Amino acid sequence: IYKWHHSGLNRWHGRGSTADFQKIIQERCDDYTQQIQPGARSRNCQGIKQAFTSAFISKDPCKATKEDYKPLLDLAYTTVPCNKAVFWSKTKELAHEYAKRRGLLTLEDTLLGSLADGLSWCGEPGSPDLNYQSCPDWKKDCRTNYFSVFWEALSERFAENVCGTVQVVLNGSIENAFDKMSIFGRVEAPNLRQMVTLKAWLVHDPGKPPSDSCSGPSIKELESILNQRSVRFICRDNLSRDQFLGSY
Ligand code: C8R
Repeated sequence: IYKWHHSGLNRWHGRGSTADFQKIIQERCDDYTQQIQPGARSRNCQGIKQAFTSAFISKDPCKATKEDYKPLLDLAYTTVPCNKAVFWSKTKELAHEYAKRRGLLTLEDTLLGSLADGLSWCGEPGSPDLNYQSCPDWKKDCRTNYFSVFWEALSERFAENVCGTVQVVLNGSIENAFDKMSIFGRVEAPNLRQMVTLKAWLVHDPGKPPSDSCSGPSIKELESILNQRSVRFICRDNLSRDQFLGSY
């Protein structure tokens, strides 16, 4: 029991790797390159799957670094046209709906974001297999797990590469619409380039009053991060879901 508990596949507190992880990556990659970007230069999906899995296979699942994902990002990162990028924090579904209606692009609309969205993965030191039983949980096990570090590395690359006016959809029904500990707060906002304009939308849940606004302390904190980087900032608050999705 002791040995099973302390060195077994079940020792982590997070969801295990998604069944058929490698097959799903390959299929999503084939679909993306054929359907979503027809005519774009064909991508080597087998190579991309290989680069993704070798980033974490047989490694300590708590010792992920951004460098582990550099080969994958260098191989498969795709840029988004100027004025098209949409960021989000605690508003995933709404931001995706907004982007879809307006022809804008979230990170999940790029190749690497679409490959990983909704999946879970980790390896096991000395094993060629994924751990399908459990993976480290950000809070209970370790922050430097391969799942979290992937989203941080990819989000950083995304933020560094956006241009023009970009948008962020924030949740106006929570106390701090801007959360400096979120990926948007600690990775994306601080990596926007000079000359970018960020337009923030604070959208609150239907039937509830807003809990944060453009003049509240959390948005002031976002503004100060952007000011230091000479990123221009526009903010609109007090929007219901319908107003936001319908507005121009
Ligand atoms: N981004 C980050 N995390 C993402 C993601 C993504 O595109 N896609 C998924 N599935 N995830 P949150 P946040 C997973 O607090 O931290 C980019 C990760 O497990 O609601 O501010 C995207 O460009 C991650 O921990 O948002 C967006 O702008 C949670 O979902 C921000 O970063 C996200 O939890 C969103 O990250």
